[in-house]
Amino acid sequence: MKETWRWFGPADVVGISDIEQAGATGVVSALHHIPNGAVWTPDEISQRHRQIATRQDGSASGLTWDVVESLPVSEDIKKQDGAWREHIANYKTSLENLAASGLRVVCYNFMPVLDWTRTDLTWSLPNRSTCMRFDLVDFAAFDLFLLERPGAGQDFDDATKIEASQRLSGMSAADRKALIANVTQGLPGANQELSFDEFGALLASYADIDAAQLRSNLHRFLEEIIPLAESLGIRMCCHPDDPPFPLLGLPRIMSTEADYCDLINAVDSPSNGITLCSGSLGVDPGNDLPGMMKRLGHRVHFLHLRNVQREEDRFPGSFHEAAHLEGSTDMVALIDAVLIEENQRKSQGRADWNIPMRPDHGHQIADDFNRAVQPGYPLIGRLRGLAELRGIVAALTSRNNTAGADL
Ligand code: DNO
Repeated sequence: MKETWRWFGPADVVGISDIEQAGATGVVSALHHIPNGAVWTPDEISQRHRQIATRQDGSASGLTWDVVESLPVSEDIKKQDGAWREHIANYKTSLENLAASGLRVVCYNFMPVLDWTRTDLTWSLPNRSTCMRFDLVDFAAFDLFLLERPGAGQDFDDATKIEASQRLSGMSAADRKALIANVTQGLPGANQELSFDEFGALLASYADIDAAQLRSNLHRFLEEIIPLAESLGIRMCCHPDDPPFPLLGLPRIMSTEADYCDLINAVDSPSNGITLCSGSLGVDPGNDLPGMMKRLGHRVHFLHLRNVQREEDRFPGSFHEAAHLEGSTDMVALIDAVLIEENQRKSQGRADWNIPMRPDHGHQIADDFNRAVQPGYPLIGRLRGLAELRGIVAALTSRNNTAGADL
């Protein structure tokens, strides 16, 4: 695995030297300041390459921009509405410009309106570190009583509705405001901060789009984009829904292994691939992450390694982001499956055997509390995650080499 690190650009409180010192060798980045649907120009792209290649003191960093996360798919493309044809043409131009600059891995997602959703961005763990959490009851309180979304009542069972109403009555005005901000704010990776009204309007604009329609729109997007990506040598990789179940009445179509099979079968090309995000997919107990890596690994172009702790037996339910080696996903088994896939690629002579991986999210720990970190993206917490994952890779690689020598 190639160890990479997500960097949000010059405004990121984590600097280029921090990334080098964490031991990562590649950078995952995006041009967040460019509006969704617009072209990423060669000038903007080369500026980001230069920023990554240069430390704060002006010396050369030795880091490279390896993965684009994300080249956003506009809401118009997802809905096949408004300026969607122009946005597809712009998307293609951006891919050409990215390929010309040497980039070969491009992540995107097809989640309507929201990217990732949590109800608490700084939930305290027993050791006083913080993590992000999704509480189904809080979320229901938001949906039913704060947003007052038409139809929300049909999406929760009676027990959840009663609990949500009790929870709401215990919330102060400040708690309610914080919950609204947590669910609706433009989270890292998104470049839009939505007001409550705009948010409601965006939800309503999906009223006529069900899962089948969204899937058909995704297929159309793939038919347009993948042949070009293949000719440019770009590996597209679709990020899963986070969390992997429908929210706010919006359809979700990238939540399960069956969804990924549908994706890769829609347009059969090595350029039509997967971002395997163990944290997003791991919320659904039906998703067997090591098994998915074994079965779909040939199309996995990018890995997000993190863990979640499912808090209850029912699905969908509440969960929080666990430390990388704790939680509901067997990270050792997943990494083992990745190493097997990489060896297969090597034996097949595939140039892309070294799959880029980033430690996804991290707890806020130690000195992280002294920096205004992006939720989920603190320096020390991610460094801890990366170090733990690196240890697993080293141990498994050593074991595999020893086993090989014994044969
Ligand atoms: C959150 C990330 C997402 C991801 C996009 C990819 O931390 O996993 O924001 O970058 O969904 O398109």
